[in-house]
Amino acid sequence: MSTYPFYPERKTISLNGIWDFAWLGDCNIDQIMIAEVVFNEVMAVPGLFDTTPAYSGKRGVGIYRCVFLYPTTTQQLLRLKFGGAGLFCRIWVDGQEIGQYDLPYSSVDYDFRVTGREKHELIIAVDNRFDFKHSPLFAANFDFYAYGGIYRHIEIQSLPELYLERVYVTTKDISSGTVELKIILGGEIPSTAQLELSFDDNIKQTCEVNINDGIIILHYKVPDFKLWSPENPALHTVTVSIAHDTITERFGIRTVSTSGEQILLNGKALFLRGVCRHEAHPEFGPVQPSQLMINDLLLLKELHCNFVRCVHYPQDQRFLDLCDQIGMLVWQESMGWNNSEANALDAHFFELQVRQTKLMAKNSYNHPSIILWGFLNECCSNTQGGYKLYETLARSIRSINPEFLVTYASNKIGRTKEGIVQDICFDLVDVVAYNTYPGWIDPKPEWTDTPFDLIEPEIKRLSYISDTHPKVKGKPVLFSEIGTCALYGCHDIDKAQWSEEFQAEYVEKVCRAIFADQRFSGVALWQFFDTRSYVNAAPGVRCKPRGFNCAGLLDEYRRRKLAFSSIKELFMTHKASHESKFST
Ligand code: ADA
Repeated sequence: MSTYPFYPERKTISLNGIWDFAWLGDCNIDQIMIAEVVFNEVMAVPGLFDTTPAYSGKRGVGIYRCVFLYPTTTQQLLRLKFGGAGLFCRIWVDGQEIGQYDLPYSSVDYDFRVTGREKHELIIAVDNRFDFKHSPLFAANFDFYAYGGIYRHIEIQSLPELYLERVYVTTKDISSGTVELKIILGGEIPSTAQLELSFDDNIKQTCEVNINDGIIILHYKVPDFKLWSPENPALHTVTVSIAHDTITERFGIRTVSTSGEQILLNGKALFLRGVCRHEAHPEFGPVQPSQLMINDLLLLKELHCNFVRCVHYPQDQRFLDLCDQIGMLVWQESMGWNNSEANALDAHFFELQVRQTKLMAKNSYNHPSIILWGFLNECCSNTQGGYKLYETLARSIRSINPEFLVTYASNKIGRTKEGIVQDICFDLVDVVAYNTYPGWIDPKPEWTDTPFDLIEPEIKRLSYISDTHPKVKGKPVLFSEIGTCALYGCHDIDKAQWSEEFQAEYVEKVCRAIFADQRFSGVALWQFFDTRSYVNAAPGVRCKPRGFNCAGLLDEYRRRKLAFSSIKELFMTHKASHESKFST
């Protein structure tokens, strides 16, 4: 399954399949002599070496090799479309290094030239060691497993000398279906060109256009347009041709904005009922078979969710395509997890954060499902050093589209000794989002406290902050995480902690308290299903039970815990009672 955009004129070779593999283990990745590597094993691509029996749980360098056929006598420009990997890679074609990969989970393109051969050799060295020098974005203490391998699809495309990079489609007017097309060109760019353009499968129009800085901006009314919404996820395509290249992008006509304390879709207030979803599976990790993604979306629909927070990195474009198709609203975020001010002050970390966040906004620009754009989950939003990074990332997203709604999940919502709310970055966002675990993580309970009794006071406390804090009042607010753990199959009549009964009651109480308070625009429960976490690998952190974060409403195989049924019931009732008031 490919993702939008499509480039029908380009010769495209999928490299998914079985590759040669060699394990170099704990070597110096900067000094690999690839010509000397002996490939005596095989590995799946996409796939993970550290979930195979031989390398399970190992950290080090694995080398992947494949051969692709691209007969050419002249020099040819090619593009490697690299869907995502972890944690750090070096990439060679025909013995020449064409690039390094330092943005775990991001989709990155690499352009290179080949000449005078029929067969070409692609080698990718993948390093899954924690190493602040090569892959500072992923650290050992993150509460999700840092897998080693090639997570997503790989393709080679031929590029003509003048090519179409992207067409960014922005809704300008929902009553007339007017969109702006921002056509980005690459290669040898002329100052004028002839374009062919069509919407859906309608007749092609031809026009002569001026090109400024490689960009063409046009406005069109989409014929026979329909608005996109979760209830009616109507999609359109636009196909643009120039010289020897054609691109088809898919988009939806809809607006996302805020008005006072509300988030609006097509001018109507939204209430977001959702969960947080990692790309995870106990056997495949972040390698997501299409069926798994579809099953997950059907489970979200069954839960009566209209919203999914895609944590804590840019997710697979195929999943986002499916969210567009099925009508699921999305929070998409770049990678960050409890990073410190020292990280934010590090120039390399800072640069990678900006690069991955801009790339995320560009790669995912046309998904109508994405309504919120985030970064730096639970990081240093309580520090001056953090402020500079948060401010730069907010600006980076808005530089791609000033109308994208910016947010981040903050857990700096306690008060300092002086009584001031710790977070200092709320002025930077359009939508404020809180992560809180009353009676479970923070605020820290006394041993005599019953977690259930701490839920309502915490929701009320945050409601009060939302009404009174100068940087929050007047803005939409939602819960980006709240929840508790249960071990699948653990039952207890007295609702002991970690039992399914305990979790079901906890999340029910959470939702009832949030639904009862008009101040909030939604909730993303922590979390959809159990996910692999660090395993005896994080200095100073005790391993989680089973090596999993067990806060899922489902376990890691998507088996239902009691909380799944209680939330399904509650979300259904809430949806029905709010249908007249809210749009979803
Ligand atoms: C945090 C974090 C989540 C998860 C959660 C937990 O809020 O954002 O990724 O680790 O805590 O379950 O502890």
